[in-house]
Amino acid sequence: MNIYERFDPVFEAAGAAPALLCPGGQDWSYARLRGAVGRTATALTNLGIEPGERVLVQVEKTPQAVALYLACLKIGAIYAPINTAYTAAEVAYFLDDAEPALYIAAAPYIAAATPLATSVKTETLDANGNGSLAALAADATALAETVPRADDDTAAIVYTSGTTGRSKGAMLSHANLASNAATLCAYWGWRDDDVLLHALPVFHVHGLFVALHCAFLTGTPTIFLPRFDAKALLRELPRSTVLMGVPTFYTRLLNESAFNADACRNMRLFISGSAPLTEQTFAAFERRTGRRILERYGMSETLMNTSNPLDGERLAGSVGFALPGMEIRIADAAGRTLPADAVGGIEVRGPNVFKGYWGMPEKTREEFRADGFFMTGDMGSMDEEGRVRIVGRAKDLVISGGYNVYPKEVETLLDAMPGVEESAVIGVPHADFGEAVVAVVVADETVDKACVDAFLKDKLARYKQPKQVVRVDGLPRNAMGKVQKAALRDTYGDVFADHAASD
Ligand code: MCA
Ligand code: AMP
Repeated sequence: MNIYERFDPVFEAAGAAPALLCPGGQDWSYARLRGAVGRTATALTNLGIEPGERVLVQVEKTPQAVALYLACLKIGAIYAPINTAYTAAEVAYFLDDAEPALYIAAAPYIAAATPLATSVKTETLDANGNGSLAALAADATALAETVPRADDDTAAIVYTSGTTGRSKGAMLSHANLASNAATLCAYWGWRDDDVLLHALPVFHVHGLFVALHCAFLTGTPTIFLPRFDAKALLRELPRSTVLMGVPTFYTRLLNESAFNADACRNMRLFISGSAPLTEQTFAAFERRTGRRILERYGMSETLMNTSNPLDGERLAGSVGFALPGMEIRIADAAGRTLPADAVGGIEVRGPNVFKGYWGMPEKTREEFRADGFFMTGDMGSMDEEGRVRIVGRAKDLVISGGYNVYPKEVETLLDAMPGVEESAVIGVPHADFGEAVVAVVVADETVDKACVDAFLKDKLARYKQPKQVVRVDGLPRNAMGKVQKAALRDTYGDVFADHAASD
């Protein structure tokens, strides 16, 4: 079934009730959202978009962007959102890979990216929700019917960087999205009087699916902030009940002296994910507010896998139990289940696990076991009770403020930079972003942070660029000639030590 068929009756019944509360702007009721979805669906259909075709979307966070997402579902198109921080060079890759029937972005993005991919059809949608697509939708009659889709049909392609430096598009089906949304609503006890405080971007699984789908399945309101801003969150907390965020949200809130138990008086749930929540932040949050953050664990490929309990004990350092319907095992390299508390690869199987990587059947096969378990690339353990802990990553990945950065992608560019002989990119502890990107380079003395910044400016999204550049005479290697990143992380682990964490 098309997942939009689950939302539509909820939206219709909710009618004039608020869907998206937009501080400083106009609020959207569910009726308004439903109307915009229908009109945008007609506009897309008039542009010739067929079921199964990709719509590549790189737009700011606005209610119109949400309507566009839902309209793509409604017409059976495949929604492929990408980060607004990507440079034209990065977008060219997605245009080539996704082969979209339509690329929707603000005019400057289109002007920059399309000379690199001349044949793609484009429409604009700007930071205020205006643009050519909005104009087409404004004049349209709302499409009544939702295009039928089978459970296994792809609803969205979410790009996630690859260890080879090439992004892979994870194909999520209508059933993947629907089952995870229903599971999370039930597990987190979503209530009719819940108000979701939303400050995440809507081009990733966390902000788009995990957060919004809980509200959409229940017809409850979302306070829709354009981005994270600690002061704005403080203003909105008294009328909110649930916040979903990356750990940086919580460390930044703790930096605000006005953030205390009273500010959270109406909140029932603080949820964290996308990156490890440190035991220090968990404890500092509890001391300050009397609340325990509920940590959960997921991936673009699998949606949510585990969660700490709503009612039982939430433990620091644990991502909780397998969600209902999910199977999790800790396995050795051959896929054999390890005993309780042993550390191994985290493998998952269940209705939320994706279909495969777009256009990469070989890569898909490599990451699944014959019995259907998906190898996450995360390392962890599970205790007798079934609580999962993540202890590290087998994949070479840095998670900075909840955004993934694959070192290989940065290294490939740095290695091609004049003056650089070779490079190793690592993640180093950072009080604000959890981890931050550091480049260790074997290079001549002309190479410093400023010239790395200048070289990467048009090639790489800013958040992927190194926040420190260290010049060395040689990189440590093991007997096989492989760079020893763990040794580099030990040596340079304190380069951000002056960004002290606050309590
Ligand atoms: C911004 N900058 C960053 C990051 N964000 N650098 C490293 N890591 C980051 N995450 C840089 C900018 O380029 C800029 O650099 C400077 O920091 C300030 O930028 P600004 O836009 O003001 O930053 P911000 O608005 O304060 O953003 C920080 C943030 C944001 C709120 C932590 O990154 C964020 O919303 N992160 C959430 C990402 C997320 O949703 N992840 C979920 C994906 P300069 O000043 O040098 O120019 S994972 C997922 O979906 C899975 C399934 C899951 O489990 O949830
Ligand atoms: P992405 O593919 O961008 O969705 O990122 C998924 C990765 O984020 C996972 O494979 C984990 O490495 C990491 N991740 C998500 N949630 C958590 C968490 N609660 N604790 C530690 N790592 C997490």
